[in-house]
Amino acid sequence: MTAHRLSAPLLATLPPAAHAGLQSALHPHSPTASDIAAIAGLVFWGATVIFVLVMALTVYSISGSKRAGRLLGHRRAVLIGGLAFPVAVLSALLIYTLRVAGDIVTPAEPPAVRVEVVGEKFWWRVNYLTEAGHVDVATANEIHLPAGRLVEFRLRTADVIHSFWLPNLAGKVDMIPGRVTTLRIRPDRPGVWRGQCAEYCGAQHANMAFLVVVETPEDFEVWLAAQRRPARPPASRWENPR
Ligand SMILES: [Cu+2]
Repeated sequence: MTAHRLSAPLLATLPPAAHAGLQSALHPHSPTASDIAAIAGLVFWGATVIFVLVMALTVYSISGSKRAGRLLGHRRAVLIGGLAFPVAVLSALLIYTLRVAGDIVTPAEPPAVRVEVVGEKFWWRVNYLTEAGHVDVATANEIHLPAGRLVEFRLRTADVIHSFWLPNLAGKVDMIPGRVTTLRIRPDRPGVWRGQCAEYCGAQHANMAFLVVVETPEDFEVWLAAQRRPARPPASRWENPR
């Protein structure tokens, strides 16, 4: 079953405006995604200011003004503009990024829900784990999460390298053969978001997508309980099981 078949009925329930930010790092809906968006915004606007400044100085330097030649050709201007300024800006950015990234990787509290996601060519196996680490419920290509609760993903691959990318809720995390990587996120409100494999893994890589349905904790518990029940057998052999 492809994610397209799964996503069609879910997308139909959304108003058209909601589709705009369905898969977008610019519409963060978790503290982790907000931190990443803040870093991206800082880098973008900082780079814009520096680019405009450098272009203005370039125009000034080629304007033919003798004063510009004296000012910009001076040894002190080269040391400040070419060495001290980049070192100060990049060091500040590095410290800020490491501090924010540290908060993303190591939240203090234990997770409320543990979900194992296994990347397989070309779909996503989703196992909800018990506290002991056993599989409680298994689904595919669609992940349900409770809003406001800390969720721990255990990410691994069954074959080649895939990358779990859910831009509205977190940054991309590679799934490396032989390794289990953890990712913790706390979705801030109910909604539906789209994720995608972000590492080329074969011919159907582009179709390797999934949906994340964030619900209220009460609705999530109802959904989880329903998943635990055995599937209803079709009433006749002509009935579509979906
Ligand atoms: Cu892929």
